[in-house]
Amino acid sequence: PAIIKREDYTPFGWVVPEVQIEFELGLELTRVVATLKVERNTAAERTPTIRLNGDGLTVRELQCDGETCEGYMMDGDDLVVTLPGDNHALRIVTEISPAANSQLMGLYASNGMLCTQCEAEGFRRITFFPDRPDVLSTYTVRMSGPKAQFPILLCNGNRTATGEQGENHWAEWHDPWPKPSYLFALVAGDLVARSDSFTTMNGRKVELNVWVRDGDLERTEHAMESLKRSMKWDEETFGREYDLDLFNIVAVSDFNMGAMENKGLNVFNTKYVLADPETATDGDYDGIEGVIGHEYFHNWSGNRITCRDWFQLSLKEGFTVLRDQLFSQDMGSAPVKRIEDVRVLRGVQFPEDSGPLAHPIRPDSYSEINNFYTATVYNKGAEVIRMMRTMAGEERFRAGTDLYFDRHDGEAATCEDFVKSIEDGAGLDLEQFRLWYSQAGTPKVTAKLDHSGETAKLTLKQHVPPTPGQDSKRPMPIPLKIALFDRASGTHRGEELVVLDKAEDTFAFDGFAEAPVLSINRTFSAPITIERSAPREDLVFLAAKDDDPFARYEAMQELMGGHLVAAVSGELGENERIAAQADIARAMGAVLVDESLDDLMRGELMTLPSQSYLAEQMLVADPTRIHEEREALKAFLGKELRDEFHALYDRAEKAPYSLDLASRGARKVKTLVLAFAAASDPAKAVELAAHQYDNADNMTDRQGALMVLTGIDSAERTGRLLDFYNRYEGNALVIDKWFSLQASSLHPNAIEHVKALREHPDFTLKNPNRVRSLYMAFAGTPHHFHSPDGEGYRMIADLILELDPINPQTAARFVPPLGRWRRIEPKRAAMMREQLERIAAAPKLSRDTFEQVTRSLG
Ligand code: DPP
Ligand code: ZN
Repeated sequence: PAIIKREDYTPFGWVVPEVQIEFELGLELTRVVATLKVERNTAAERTPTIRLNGDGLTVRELQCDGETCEGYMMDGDDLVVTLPGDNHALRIVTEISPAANSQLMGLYASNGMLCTQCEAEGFRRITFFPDRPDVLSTYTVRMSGPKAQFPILLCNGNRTATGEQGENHWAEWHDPWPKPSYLFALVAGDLVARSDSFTTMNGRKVELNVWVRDGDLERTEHAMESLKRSMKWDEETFGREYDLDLFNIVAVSDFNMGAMENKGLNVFNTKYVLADPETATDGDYDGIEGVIGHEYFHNWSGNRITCRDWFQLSLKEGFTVLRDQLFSQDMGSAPVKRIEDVRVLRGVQFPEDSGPLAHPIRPDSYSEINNFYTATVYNKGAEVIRMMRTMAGEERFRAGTDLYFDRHDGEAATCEDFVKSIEDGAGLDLEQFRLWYSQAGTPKVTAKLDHSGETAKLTLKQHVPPTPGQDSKRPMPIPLKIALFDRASGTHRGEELVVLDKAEDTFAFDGFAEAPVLSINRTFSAPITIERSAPREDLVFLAAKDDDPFARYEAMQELMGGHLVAAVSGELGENERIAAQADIARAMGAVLVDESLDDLMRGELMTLPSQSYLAEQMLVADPTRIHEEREALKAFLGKELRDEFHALYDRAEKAPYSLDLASRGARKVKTLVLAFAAASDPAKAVELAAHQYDNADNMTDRQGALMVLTGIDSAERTGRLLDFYNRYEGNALVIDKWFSLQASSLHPNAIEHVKALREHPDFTLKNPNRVRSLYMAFAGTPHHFHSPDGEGYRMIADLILELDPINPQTAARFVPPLGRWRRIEPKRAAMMREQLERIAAAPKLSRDTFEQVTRSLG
């Protein structure tokens, strides 16, 4: 397959100011008549032809300026038409079969309704078109179909006319805002709406609808409230006002992604719309609020200003992730949200950045763009912009984003345009900072604090590791928030921002009669790893006293992680183990009883470093040993702090259900206590968990209890799993949880369970949520995926081969776990490679899977 390179960008030879499309809708057959007004792009080289992208389409009819056109040829899937003049109208007829579209790209059928997904290159599966984000057009759409089957007809923009014709009805929609084809959307089906309105900062009333299937309406309140909060927040925080009279959200159960920001018609995975206390966890509520915000915020950062080409994806995604993170911080607990975001970054993006698929947030080449919707482009992209914000301060950063929105409104822009706007608007010099856009890899910073006389000297060194295609790196500017604590008083004199922009630098701080304790990368001000080789007593100190919640969490993580890495390496003597465990227990004990902490934050401090984050800290990891040591520490703490854990549980159990932060915190610590009990006293854990399950009045408690029970062989396990299934049979999102819990459990036979669940009547490869609920949960659970006999690798490879012909985009997402082989001990590494080679040898692979497998084999 062809490699597309960022440096090869050229503007398109034509502009397409207006598009008119007629859809005659049917599940089996939909006829599409598109009329494109095309004009020569005076800013581009003159060409005798226009290339219209297609994917699996055939031309039924083609007219140019009202006459049948013969002057065209097919080039692969694309249609190339010869155009003699400077202005033409092209009329193109295509026919597509939504019911046969299992890729869920383009126009497809889901549960009897029709919907679209066009980002990145799905529009070319509907009609022939210059399917690239720098071609902006206004769209007028007429859709018609059987009224009984599709009573609701939705498209982008505003509805301008409707009518009936026998059994059929039709609607016309017009979107006044020029947009690229990837933002096109159409929905037709039997839907009901929760309706509301929002009055904008300039007093315009906007009609809001959340469309779902009949029966789901009661579960849309949180989505609607989240939407209204997003609209208000974007006005207050970024000065962005909504720009149409109507905003529609539609929930769809078959969806490759989380959601899609189509102009005025966001299409969502049901997972990010439907919630009530009985069926959704606190985490689900947060996910909905975050994704609703994310898609809404795209209206400015993505739609009003879009991307020039797909290499610029982080322009809209990195910025919009930052915006949704800041929104969620403001809506809930800011420190806990920050910790959660860092956990995702370190659990998903760091491994990507240190593996064969590493790429800069602005990639240089790709074969299949779907493979670049990554944690790097999204989450590291957000961190990079967050660093600009940290260096500029909130106010100047806002001046920078204001300038960006002013300067580039209505354009298809580049990452460079964004950086330049922040540079000019915020008054920052970002010349060297641009390296964050071009260099891949997670920088490693070593920090050493020396003390002599009255001076503390901080020496910082950075190293950016080599990544595929980038052997040597230049030093990057790394903004680090630091504080120096006085040991005796437990306080510091103020936070400082130091920017390390060389390979090595030293910063001196005067007035310290005694050696202070270093708190560094506070709030996780830079997306890097720090090696500070702090003595354990300093970490215990920070875990108890640091006033930056992230740094306090980090001290706990380092305290536990440092011990676990040493224990796994086998270098730990018995006395050292005892001493380390005692320090951890002391720190954890203090956390359990600290009255200044809220329970949400307490829960963060109680959380052990994940297996994948621990593996990331080792050059070559042995997943079995990591799991054993991690469970051993849990068991030790569970025994050592038994009374404190139970006292905490008893207190938390008394909190009545509500969505406020205290009540959520209580639920979080309860399930954490159960998990410690499961490791130290399984019989007691079963008793407590069964009790929690039986008395639960909400999904968070019920799922937490079932999670613990699923890991422990017992009659309670069998009974509650059965109860859960029976209770929620037919509710797809909850049945997804049932699959996930079993696939990610601590139960030693989980592999067998997954194999059995694969044969369950509710399992299907056609629904991405269901596939992910079983197999992503499994692949993300190292102690099962890395089963020593290689069975986990075989199962994932089998899945990829089976899913690839059905849904390549989702299939390719399962390749990265196998691609980690270089960082796994040699015996397993060989088996992982073997499975990658087996996939690579398959006769017909999609471009998606082929690219990921070849890159992973390296
Ligand atoms: N729907 C995806 C997102 O919002 C792609 N744009 O991130
Ligand atoms: Zn997005």
